[in-house]
Amino acid sequence: DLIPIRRALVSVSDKSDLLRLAEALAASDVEIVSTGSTAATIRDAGFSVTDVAAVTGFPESLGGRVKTLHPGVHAGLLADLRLEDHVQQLAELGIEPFELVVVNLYPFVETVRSGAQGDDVVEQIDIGGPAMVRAAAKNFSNVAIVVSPESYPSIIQALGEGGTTLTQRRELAARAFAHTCEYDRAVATWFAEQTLGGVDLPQHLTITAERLTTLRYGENSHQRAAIYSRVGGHGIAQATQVQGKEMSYNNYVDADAALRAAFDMVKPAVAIIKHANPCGIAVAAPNALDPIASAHLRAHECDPVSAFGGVIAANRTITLKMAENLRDIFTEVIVAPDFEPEALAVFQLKKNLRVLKLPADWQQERMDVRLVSGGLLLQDADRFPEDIESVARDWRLVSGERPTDDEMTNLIFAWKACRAVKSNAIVLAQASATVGIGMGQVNRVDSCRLAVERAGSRAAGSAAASDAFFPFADGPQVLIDAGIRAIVQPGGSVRDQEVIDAAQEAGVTMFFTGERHFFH
Ligand code: 93A
Repeated sequence: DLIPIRRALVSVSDKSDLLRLAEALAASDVEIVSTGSTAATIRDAGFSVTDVAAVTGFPESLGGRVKTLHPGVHAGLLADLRLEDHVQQLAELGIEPFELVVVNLYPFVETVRSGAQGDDVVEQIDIGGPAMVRAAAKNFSNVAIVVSPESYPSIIQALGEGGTTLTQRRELAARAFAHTCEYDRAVATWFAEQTLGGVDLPQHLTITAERLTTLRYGENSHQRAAIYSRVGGHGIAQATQVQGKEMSYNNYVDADAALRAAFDMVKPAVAIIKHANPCGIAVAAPNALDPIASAHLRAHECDPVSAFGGVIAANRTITLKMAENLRDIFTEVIVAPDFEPEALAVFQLKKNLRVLKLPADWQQERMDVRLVSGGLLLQDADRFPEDIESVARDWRLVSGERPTDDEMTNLIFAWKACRAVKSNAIVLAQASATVGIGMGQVNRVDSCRLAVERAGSRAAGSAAASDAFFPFADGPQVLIDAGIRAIVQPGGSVRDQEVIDAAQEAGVTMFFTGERHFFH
């Protein structure tokens, strides 16, 4: 089973440790056949190397697209020397076999990650490399295939021991196929994102992600966990941690929920999250001197008890003022597009506070994926139209008077905020700040009660949003009894008329949006 290495094909993009390997090959009198820059690197270091063009009798062409794609190479990779027939044909064709192939592929994933686009990415799709890797891996009975510098030491050792063993070659082949499979998956994902705009429902779905780091534990301490970065992702997984304790699994979940809430707002806005639900969302007060600090204080006032240990997202640079306001508020995580240096200096006094800066190209996801046992669900992300303010002018007024502009702005705010609250969701808002949130209840009337209870005296005169229609008039009645002046909801219940009647009787304004925003 021991196959001595006499001839090696070496073609690598990642040239780490290449010369250490070349040195060992040269010392064992192995003939090295190489492509363009790999050959140049080896030759420059003083080792002798055969250009692949000398083997194929065909120049490396088309800017490198055709280097090793040639029968002169591939017959040497695929010949099964256990077969008399193959040995004879190779001899007739004047082709020599390889016993070792060392290839690592064009850096496709790294290129995508660098922000490259279009043709620059396409050019990094390696064709010849995977062809060699797969050919050599298929022929593991005769050839050892190496796809990573990590395997060089075992090859160097094999050189000293007279060759590679069958077990070793089979393991290398397994690694090689896993490698080309992952590589193609990354290419497929990139293509899907480009050509389908991420909004199609493909027949086959592949999601490529790489582990960034393992986490201390998962949702609970007995669960293992890790955070993965999706190829081409621009979200919380790509955020940079500026300071603070290690991020936990729950921190990531909550930070993502906070972003969902804060970035639906156009004006400077802050969302505070606990257990994946908002306990406060607000935009800046009009004419605030420091808008983002104002948004934070207003979000905090919604429910200061729950905000303890919260996760905060802001949709603007965090200012010194906001940082100072946070000094005495125990906070787990704060995530924002940027931070004033003075704000970071204040945060440094709170060693445990995790501070995350979003990637410059942060964007809301266009698709939503959720694992279910044995499969997964894929849907368009639930997003508001860009021009929600003008869309809202067409909401159907089913009860009461048309609100003033300010009241309308507040209603739209409540409607948007509602999207970030787990269903059944009821949001009460005053002047574009939440004052009472009812979330996650299994019936809507309980969510209404919860929102009203949380709002206390602030319920009176506020506007309410409901993520889905009211199946009965009992929910709206709770809101009406608490003094809510306007309600926005999708409408569409068989009992809509009962709900409208209740609103009309109380002289409460009610809009139907025609669009639901469940969030589970
Ligand atoms: O452009 S390719 O798809 N066509 C080829 O024929 C080919 N042969 C090797 N890419 C090809 N390669 C890749 O070139 C290898 O996978 C390796 O990543 C790289 C090494 O080229 P160089 O030695 O010129 O740096």
